Amino acid sequence: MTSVWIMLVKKSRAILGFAAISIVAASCGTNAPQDTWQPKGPNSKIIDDLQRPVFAVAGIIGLIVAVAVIYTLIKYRDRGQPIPEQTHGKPALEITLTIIPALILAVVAVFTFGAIFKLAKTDDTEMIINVTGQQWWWEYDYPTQNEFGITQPIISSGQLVMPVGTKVLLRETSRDVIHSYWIPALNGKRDAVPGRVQTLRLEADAPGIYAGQCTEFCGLSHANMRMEAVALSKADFAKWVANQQAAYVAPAKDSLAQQGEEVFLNQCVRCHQVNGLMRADGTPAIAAPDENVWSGSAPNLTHLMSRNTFAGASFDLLSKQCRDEVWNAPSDVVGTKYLAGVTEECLNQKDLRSWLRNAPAMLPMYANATQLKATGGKYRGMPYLALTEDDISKLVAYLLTLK
Ligand code: HEC
Ligand SMILES: [Cu+2]
Repeated sequence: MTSVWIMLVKKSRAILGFAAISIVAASCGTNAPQDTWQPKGPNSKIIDDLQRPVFAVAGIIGLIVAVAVIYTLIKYRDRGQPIPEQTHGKPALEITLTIIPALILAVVAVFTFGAIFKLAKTDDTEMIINVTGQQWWWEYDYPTQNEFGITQPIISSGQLVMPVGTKVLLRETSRDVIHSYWIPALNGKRDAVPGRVQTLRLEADAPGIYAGQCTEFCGLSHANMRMEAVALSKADFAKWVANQQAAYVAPAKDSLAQQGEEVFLNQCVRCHQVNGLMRADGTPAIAAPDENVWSGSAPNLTHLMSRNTFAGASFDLLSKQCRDEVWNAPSDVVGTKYLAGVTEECLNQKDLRSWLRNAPAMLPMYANATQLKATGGKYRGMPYLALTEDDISKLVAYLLTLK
C-alpha cells in the first residue's frame, strides 16, 4: 500500500512539474498576436495600465497565501501529537482581515470605474464603422464620411481597415446569435447582440495587422470566426478608400475571367453582391441572400482581392510566402504591401479552390441534414454547390479581377 502511495506522489510531482514548466514556457512565446499584455493603442493601454498593478497586488497576495498554506500544512501536519487547545474567534484579526481586502478592492474599483468611463466615451469619435456579426464572419460597413473621402458607403468583410491615430467607433450588432468582437491589441471585448447596437472604441498607434477572434460561443464554427484590424497610415487609408469606391471593371472579352463572370451570375449572385455587375440583359445583378442564408447575408465580394483572408479570416487568400511578406513587414511598409492586394502569383489557389469545391468541408456549418431542415433549408454558411473543376477555374480567374 505505501509503495502505491509513494509511486502516486512521485508521479503527480512529475505531472505538476511538467504542467508548471509548460505554463512558464507558454508565457515565453514571441509569436503571440493576441497577447493581451502588448497594447498597441490608447484604449488597450487603459486596460493594460489597470491590469498590471492589479496583477502585481493579486500576485503578491496569492504568493503570501500560498506560502502560508504550504507552511501550515507541513509544520502542523498530523504526527500523532495531541489536539491543541481549541479557541473560538479572534475578532481583532478577523476584522483586520476583512478591512484590508475591502480597502484593496475599493481602490481597484475606483480605478476600474475610471477606465470603464474612459472606454465608454463616444463624443470624441472621429470615424464610424458599422460591424455586423453573423455565423461565422464579420461585415464592415463604412457610412458616408466625407472627411475621409468616403462619399458612398463601403461594404467589406473579414478585415477591418482603419486609419492610424484616429478614434474609430465600431457600432456593433448581429444578424443571428450573440457574437463578440475582440482585437486584443486594440481594446477589450464587446458583444454584438441582435436587435441592439453597442459601441467599441478602436485606435491604433502604428500601421500593422492586429488579429482577433469572436469570443462569444456562436455555433459550430465559432472557433473559425476570426477577424483582423488592418491599421494604415492616413495616406494609405485614403488609397484604400479610393480603391473600394472604384467603378466595376468587367473582365476582358473572351477571357477565362469573363466565362467566370457568367458562372458567377448563374451560381453566386443570388447570395453575393458585386457592385456594378450587370446581367446579360443589362440590368444590375442584385444579391438576395436573405432568401438563401439563415443570417440573411453573405460577404460582399466587390473588392475581394483587396483583403488577404477569407471566410471569417480563417483562410489566407495569399500564399504562405506572400502572406509572411505582408504580415512580417515593418510598420512603415506594411501599408504598401497590404494595398498591393492579391495578385495571381500570390493567390492561395489551393484554399480558394477547395472553398468553391466544397465550403462546408472546410468549416463545420451544420451538423446534418436534419439541422439544415430545421432552419427551413437555409444555409448557415456557403453551401456545397457541385461545381465542376472547369467552373472553379473560371471562377478563380474572375474572382482575381475583383481587386
Ligand atoms: C446560398 C448562398 C451562397 C451561394 C450561392 C454562394 N455563397 Fe459564397 N458565401 C456564402 C456565405 C454565407 C459566406 C460566408 C461564409 C463564412 O465566412 O463562413 C460565403 C463566403 C464566400 C467567400 C469568402 C468571402 C469572404 O470575404 O470571406 C467567397 C470567396 C465565396 N463565398 C465565393 C462564392 C462563389 C464564387 C460562389 C458561386 C460559385 C458562391 N460563393 C456562392 C453564401 C453563398
Ligand atoms: Cu461569433
